[in-house]
Amino acid sequence: MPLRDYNAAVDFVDRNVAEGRGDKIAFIDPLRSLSYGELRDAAARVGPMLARLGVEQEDRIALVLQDTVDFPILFWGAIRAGVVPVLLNTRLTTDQYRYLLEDSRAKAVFVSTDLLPLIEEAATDLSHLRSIIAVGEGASAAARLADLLAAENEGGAPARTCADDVAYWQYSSGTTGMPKGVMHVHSSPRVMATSAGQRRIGYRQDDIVFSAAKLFFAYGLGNAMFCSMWVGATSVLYPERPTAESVFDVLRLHQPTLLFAVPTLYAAILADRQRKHERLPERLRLCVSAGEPLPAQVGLNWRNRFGRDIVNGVGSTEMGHLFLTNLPSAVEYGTSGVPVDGYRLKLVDDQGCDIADGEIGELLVNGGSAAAGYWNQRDKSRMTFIGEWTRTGDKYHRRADGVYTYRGRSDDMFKVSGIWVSPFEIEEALMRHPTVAEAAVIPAEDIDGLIKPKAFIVLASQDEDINVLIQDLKEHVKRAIGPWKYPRWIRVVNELPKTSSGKLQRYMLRAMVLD
Ligand code: 3SK
Repeated sequence: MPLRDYNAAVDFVDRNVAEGRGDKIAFIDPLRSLSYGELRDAAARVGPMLARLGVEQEDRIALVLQDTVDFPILFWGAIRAGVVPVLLNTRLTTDQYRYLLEDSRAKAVFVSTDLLPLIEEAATDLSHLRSIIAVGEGASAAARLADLLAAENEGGAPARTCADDVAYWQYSSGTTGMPKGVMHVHSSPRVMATSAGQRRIGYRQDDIVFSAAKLFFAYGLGNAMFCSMWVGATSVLYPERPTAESVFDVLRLHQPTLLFAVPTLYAAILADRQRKHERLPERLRLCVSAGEPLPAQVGLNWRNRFGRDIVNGVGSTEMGHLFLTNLPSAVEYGTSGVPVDGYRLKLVDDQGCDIADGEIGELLVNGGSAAAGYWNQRDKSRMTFIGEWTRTGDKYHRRADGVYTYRGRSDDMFKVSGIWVSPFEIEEALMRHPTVAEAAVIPAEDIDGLIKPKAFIVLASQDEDINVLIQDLKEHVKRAIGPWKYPRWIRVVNELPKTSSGKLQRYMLRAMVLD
């Protein structure tokens, strides 16, 4: 039955208490833990606190927060009050924060103390912003979350929202252009949690979840907030940037049962020689990867090293969470798996017509967690949200048995000698060579003005002369995927340019080629 009067915070927070999990730990960070009952009580005080700051239902507040227990308190507290939290990446520049605070017209910003100076600078003279509130220890700021919440003796009633009311925003980082505010409605999180969480990943109440992907990122929010809270599980929050070392610290200390990370982190763990004797906890039953395509070799190396598979999944900020993944029981590296129950997928050609199995086309998704649109970007909304379908901008191939395989971004494909080439295919081939940790391929012009692939690589190790190695790599790609596809130029770099959520910024590589 369609939901009408519905407040997501009541469903995700209060329901856990009503069902007897008030004393169960919902979140643990390095300093504190928070039970479902404590979360409910704290979140209920957020509404009255916001009202005192002049923030009303349907206003927006920006959250620039590291992953600690204050994140769920503010996130659910705002949603409960009908106020819209706008989740901002914690690794941006002053100018980027200024743009986002201006674009979202947030009335207040809640910021982790280590980021306070940056936000104070970004917020100078912003007309909509009334308050900056420091979150966490050690701030000498005028307003601190802990003091404001302590001053509220009573919780407020949940706002009377409906299922289609906007609940929260995230910004889609995009690989080009300015970020777009993606507006999600109250009814979406339960679709994500029941479909990807319960049915596909198999979240259980006794799970301990560790998502190295942060809560401001749609992937992290789905993993460690929506899917885990839906079943009354426990999420471990880690405020710092995760490294191979800190992931093993968390694994040892909390013995999670579900681990979520991006491929770059799985690869970094595999490459870290100092941790070559580490084991995964017995209780860890599933490792999941999303955010960027998982190179098959990383999955195979993980399986060989740890005896466990990585489930490769695909989601988007626009759809909120995962809609396509490998089945945990039938991982097939190099593929993205099959649609999550509750989502329909289709592949279309440049004219928007359905294509047959075996051909390559753009992936469109249909599901109940699609965003309501982009904030104040009508043209871009109309290009992306087409009736009940959401365009992904990704190219896929579907086999006759329904399994999808990533074939690059729509705009990343290029022709070599008249044949379409996916940079992703060349990158995969390069990464199958033991000396290559990461690779990115773009089109570049040769002296004849003809387009040929150019590769940027990060080395895992280098034991031979660089010129010999480069020749070796070219031969390796020719052998692996076809002679016309080999990169004519290979440049060794220390790191590849990526967005703060880990997506490769190919346009920056293209700019480097023009230098
Ligand atoms: O980028 C992804 O693959 C992703 C996965 C899950 C949720 C959100 C996103 C952006």
